[in-house]
Amino acid sequence: MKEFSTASIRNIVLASHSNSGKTMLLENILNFTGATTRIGKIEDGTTTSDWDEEEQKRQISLFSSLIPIVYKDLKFNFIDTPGYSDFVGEVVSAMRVADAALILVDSVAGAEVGTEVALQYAEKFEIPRFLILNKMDRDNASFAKALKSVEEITDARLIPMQLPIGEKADFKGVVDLLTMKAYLGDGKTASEIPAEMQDEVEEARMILVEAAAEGEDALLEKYFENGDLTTEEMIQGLHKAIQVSNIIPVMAAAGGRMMAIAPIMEALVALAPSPLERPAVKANTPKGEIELHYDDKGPLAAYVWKTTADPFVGRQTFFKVYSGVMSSDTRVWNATKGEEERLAGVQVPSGKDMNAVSVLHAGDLGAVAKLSVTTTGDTLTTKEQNITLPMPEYPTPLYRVAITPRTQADASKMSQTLSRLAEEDLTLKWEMEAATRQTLLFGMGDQHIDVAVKRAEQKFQLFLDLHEPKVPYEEHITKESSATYRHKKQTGGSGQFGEVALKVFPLEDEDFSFSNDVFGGAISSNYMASIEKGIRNVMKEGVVAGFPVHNVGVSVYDGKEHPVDSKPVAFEIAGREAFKLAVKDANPVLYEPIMRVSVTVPEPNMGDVMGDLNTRRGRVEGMDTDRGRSTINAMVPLAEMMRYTTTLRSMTGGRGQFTMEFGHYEMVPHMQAQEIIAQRQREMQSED
Ligand SMILES: Nc1nc2c(ncn2[C@@H]2O[C@H](COP(=O)(O)OP(=O)(O)OP(=O)(O)O)[C@@H](O)[C@H]2O)c(=O)[nH]1
Ligand SMILES: [Mg+2]
Repeated sequence: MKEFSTASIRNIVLASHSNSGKTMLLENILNFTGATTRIGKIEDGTTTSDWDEEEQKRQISLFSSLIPIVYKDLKFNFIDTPGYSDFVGEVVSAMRVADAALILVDSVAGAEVGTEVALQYAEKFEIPRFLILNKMDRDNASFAKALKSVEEITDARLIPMQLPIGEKADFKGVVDLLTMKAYLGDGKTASEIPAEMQDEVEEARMILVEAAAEGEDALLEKYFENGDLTTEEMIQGLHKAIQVSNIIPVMAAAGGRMMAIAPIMEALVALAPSPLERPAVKANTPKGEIELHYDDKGPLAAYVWKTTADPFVGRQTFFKVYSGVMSSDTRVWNATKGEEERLAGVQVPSGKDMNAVSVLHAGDLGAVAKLSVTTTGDTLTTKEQNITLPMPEYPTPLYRVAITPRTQADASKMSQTLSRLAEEDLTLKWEMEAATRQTLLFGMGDQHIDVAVKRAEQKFQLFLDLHEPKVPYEEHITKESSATYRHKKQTGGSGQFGEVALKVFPLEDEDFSFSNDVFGGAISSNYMASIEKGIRNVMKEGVVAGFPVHNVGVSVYDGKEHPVDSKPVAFEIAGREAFKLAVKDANPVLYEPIMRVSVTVPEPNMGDVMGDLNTRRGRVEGMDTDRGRSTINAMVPLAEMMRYTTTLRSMTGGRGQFTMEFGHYEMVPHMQAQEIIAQRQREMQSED
């Protein structure tokens, strides 16, 4: 691939609800521009973008793909993203480096949750947006209805820049309001506007002219004077307007049917900003904050927005050059990790293919293979400059499953593999939970977890079994109690003897205390360590329900020893058993983690969500409604929140979101506690 200067680069993310036709639009653009000779199909698993085996099997995109397309001497770095909400992490990463967003809407379905998410993220990352009302060829497709449905979910002003010629089976192409020409089929050649559309076109054009005039004061004046603008002036004005105001140009297409491809590309040529037109980027250095300007001559700073781990291909690191140039065969400094990396070859990826280049200019997107320490979110720079670029916030994964390795071989590589997967995907996390002795995998939803587990199998031959995660309950006592236990084994051989009398009592703020309160030397003090050890071991395993004991004080106040048969192990056993007896007698109860939950849903769903939280033993602590969205803050037991991701999605048609963090431990109500204990007893019986 030839070299492209900053001015000729356009970084454009494609985002939308799943199934709006992003992957197929790119497939058609690739073919239209001559980059491919055949148009792949989702159904055949032959598209350039969905090249991963799992994507082909599921027939949806799961990972972002970078697809550079050269058109009219410009290099369009398109990033196709998955629309399915479990994979929103990929959208965040792509938006972080894009300079414009192409948001697709299925003209039959109209605005969907994914449309809202895409619009919001683009707004958050402050990149100009374009809307394509796509699949105009489908039965029941309606440009007007789809447009209205999107207007209802955004404050932005949607301004048609193209109008469809016909709809559904009659969809023939579009009228472009900038050039005032009709473009039939793929739109390569222009024709006259159909006579019956004249009025409609005139009206729409005036709205577009007005929007364009808002881009520059000089244009606004001209517009007031003449009541019109030239095509060049409209382009100039819109180019600015989409960057400084909330104007979104709207197009119509059937991207997967090679309809209106040229008008889309022409609109992007005319309006999509090059990195040079984007605001300066703030970055950190040890000397303080600096601003970067997509300048080849500036200090080297490249942000890593994506990494893929593949044991065969090796690690691929995808970056955007924010300043300076990235050249092959150089050494760079990973400022985030504080380590040097050697860049063997800089590459331009296209789907799964990689093309070597010697240099990438400021603003461009590229990849490099086999870096050793670099992960997503890192900055590559020089040691002298030591620049770091900020990482975006990713949603916290809250859908949890417990995992176990299938075999010994799996066990030995589990932690390394999970770490690599979590490195690739910042919405995937894993941890060992000490309290339940389970390894937990956290993701955005069941599909996300499923894909991660498949990836572990296919790429790393790591086989995992999934289980329901356990709740990390705790056993506490509620009153003081005493018990004595004598451990005695004095038949034949060397005997064992130890007797311990102890008292247990609840502690408020301390987890455990142990004191030797024996008077008169009934037990010599050198056995105390063994007694404590015995007790600590039971505390880990639990007494009544198999959960660790917390907040207990122990006072050993009496006992007996034998001059010959007493030994440490005898006191360890006596201490352990005495503790068990005392705890059982001290009104033991279960404590459970209570989570601080914040649920945000469209206002009409609020009643249902509140009702549901009540059935989950939730305590609502406050609510608030702002611009049609209600936020409910509540304290809810973790035990009741295990599959909340799925429930909330179905209750709100995917429009609800929630956050959850640990609050405190609280006593489990008697009825639930009985169930948990009974369940645990059954488990222990089946384990025996
Ligand atoms: N009728 C019609 N169908 C289309 C068009 N574009 C895509 N499709 C079909 O719609 C389905 C989804 O298309 P994709 O390109 O995979 O959609 P996507 O937006 O990439 O979906 P995700 O990857 O899940 O986010 C496929 O079956 C396509 O063949 C179109 O212009 N017209
Ligand atoms: Mg796709």
